[in-house]
Amino acid sequence: MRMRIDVVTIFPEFFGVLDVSLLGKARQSELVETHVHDLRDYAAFKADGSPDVHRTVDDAPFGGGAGMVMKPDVWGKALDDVLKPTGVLVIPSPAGVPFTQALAAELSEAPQLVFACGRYEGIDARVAEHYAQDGYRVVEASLGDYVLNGGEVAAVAMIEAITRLIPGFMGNAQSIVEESHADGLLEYPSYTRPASWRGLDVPDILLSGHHARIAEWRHAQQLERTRERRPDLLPPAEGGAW
Ligand code: JEB
Repeated sequence: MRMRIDVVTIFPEFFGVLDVSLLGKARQSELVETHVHDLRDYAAFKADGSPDVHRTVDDAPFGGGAGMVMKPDVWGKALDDVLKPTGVLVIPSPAGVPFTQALAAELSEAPQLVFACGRYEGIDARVAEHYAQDGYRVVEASLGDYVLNGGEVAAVAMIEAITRLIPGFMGNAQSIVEESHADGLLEYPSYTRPASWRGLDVPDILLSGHHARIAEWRHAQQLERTRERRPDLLPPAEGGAW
């Protein structure tokens, strides 16, 4: 079944990036269709029904504090229009659960994904609560432990990670299995011609033709790299944190 991805954002032009790169291929192959919606189109009227010439999407936070919060009534109109009964609502948020390869794999099986891209201090918390209460799967997910200005960059990264897992998307299923994080270790280093470049030689073992020894060497490289760069991924006996 073809996946449908909807994005709701105040920066629809930002998603021109979906037309290029890997996702462009997924769309050409008709495995994915994407639809980008301008949140301000749902802000033409105020709550009292009068026209809002400014198409306001934000307001001051209850309880005080810095910045502005995105209005739940505007988001409600947009999501009521876009979200289908089998859709999953994905809300990029610095306060979300980690966006992992496992979560990407789960989401790659959804018939529809709706990305709600916030700005300012984020979206009124009742929006996630409301759609969860209505029976939708709602996933508030964070790309990582650093601060972005809004959900758009995170949504693009999540969309790329998800769509490349759709069955039939990549030519070679093995290349997904062999990738970083599929076995919980970092990837081994890769090399191509020339065998010597600026005084740096490709490790001899890779030129040897001994496939079993090459596989062993690569696994050892994976462990060494993971211990050095991501010890949190290893059990304590291997020098990790668990
Ligand atoms: C996602 C967002 C903002 C506090 C600080 C900044 C909507 N890994 C991530 N970092 N930041 C975000 C993210 C993800 N996913 C992120 C959505 C929004 C940041 N902001 C700005 C809000 N609160 C607004």
